[in-house]
Amino acid sequence: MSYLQKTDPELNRIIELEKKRQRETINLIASENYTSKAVLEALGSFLTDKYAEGYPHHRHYGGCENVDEIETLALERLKKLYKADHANVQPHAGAQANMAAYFALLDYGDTVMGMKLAHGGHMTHGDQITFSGRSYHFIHYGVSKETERIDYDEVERLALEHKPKLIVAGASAYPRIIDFERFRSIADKVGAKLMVDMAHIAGLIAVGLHPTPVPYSDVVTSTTHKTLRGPRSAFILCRKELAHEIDHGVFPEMQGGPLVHAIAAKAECFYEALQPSFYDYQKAVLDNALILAMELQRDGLRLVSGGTDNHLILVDLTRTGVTGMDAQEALERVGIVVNRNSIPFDTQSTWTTGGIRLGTPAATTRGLRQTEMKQIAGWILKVINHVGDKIVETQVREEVRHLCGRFPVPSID
Ligand code: DSN
Repeated sequence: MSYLQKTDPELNRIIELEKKRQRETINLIASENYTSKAVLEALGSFLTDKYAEGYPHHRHYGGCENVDEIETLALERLKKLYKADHANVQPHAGAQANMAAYFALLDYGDTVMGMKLAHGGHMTHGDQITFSGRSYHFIHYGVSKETERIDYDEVERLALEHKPKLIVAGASAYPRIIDFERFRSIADKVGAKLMVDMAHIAGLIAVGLHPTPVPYSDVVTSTTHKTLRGPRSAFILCRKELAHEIDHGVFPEMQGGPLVHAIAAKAECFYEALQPSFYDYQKAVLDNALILAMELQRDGLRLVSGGTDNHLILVDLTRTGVTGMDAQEALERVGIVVNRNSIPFDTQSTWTTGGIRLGTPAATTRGLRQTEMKQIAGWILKVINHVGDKIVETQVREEVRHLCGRFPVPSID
């Protein structure tokens, strides 16, 4: 019997329901994954009880000698993983990492360039609904209508016109390789700094299956829970000349005490990412995304940019007459969990959306490979072509449940 079951059956009941949901559904949310039991052990530990404002060997609290070692271990492993000069493992999450980087590099009101949210960028890259859009003067670039890939000529034209202090590269719904070298050369032409938010592709970069932004960037931010498969958290890398500004931007400017349990879980995540088997995992993530994309396309779905180079696929549902919202809900009814997503030049609202985003990191961790990807593509097509058909949905739900039963969830089972 678990402690929670004894002390708080009400909360325990809900957690058990979530456990069942995770077991019985296929997770195709591109930004999610399943951590290892070792990561969970560190994350769910008494380390959460320790205050450690400051940095290793320079804290505002006593009793930090072990925490110092944990944070130093995380920093050393992270620098080795990405061949970076300097690292900071304290940001609680991706938005906080980006906020700290902006604090380090910018003054309020400065001009910055970032990718449009509607074309695959991230909210914290200058969208008005976040602090970033309200605090800085963001100019947005996007993808070209013809290729649906980043229009680097437009990025250059906008940079020459607006002379930003910072250019932000990186995306949360962009299925293609990003040319960081080109971004660097554009930044150099206008004397801007370059920041890359590699949150989605951090795992692929760690093993060399996506070009690294590190040599080309002044600052790199990332979450740790997507392709990198660690705890829900974040980090920042930077050139050594910016080390002081970045550390100060994180603490004390952006946040107070670090989450020591999360830093320990990140240390374990970086250890796992340094092992040779992590390459095999990332390769399988890419192979799975490719086969899923090919199958969906072969059977008539249009994919934004015509396919994928990474772990995610953006499906344009316009021709099907089904909205992103309809598709997400229908797929959820059969146990396939995805998120609706705007597509570039979308005619639907950002709430309804004209597309869905699919990703393979979690399903790959669970052990699903090409045979299962083909099955999943078939189910997705069937459900989208028969939205609301109870007979079809019941049949697919049963098949999905059967498949899930064969693949335990590593962090649960
Ligand atoms: N919200 C995340 C995603 O789903 O891509 C990005 O931070």
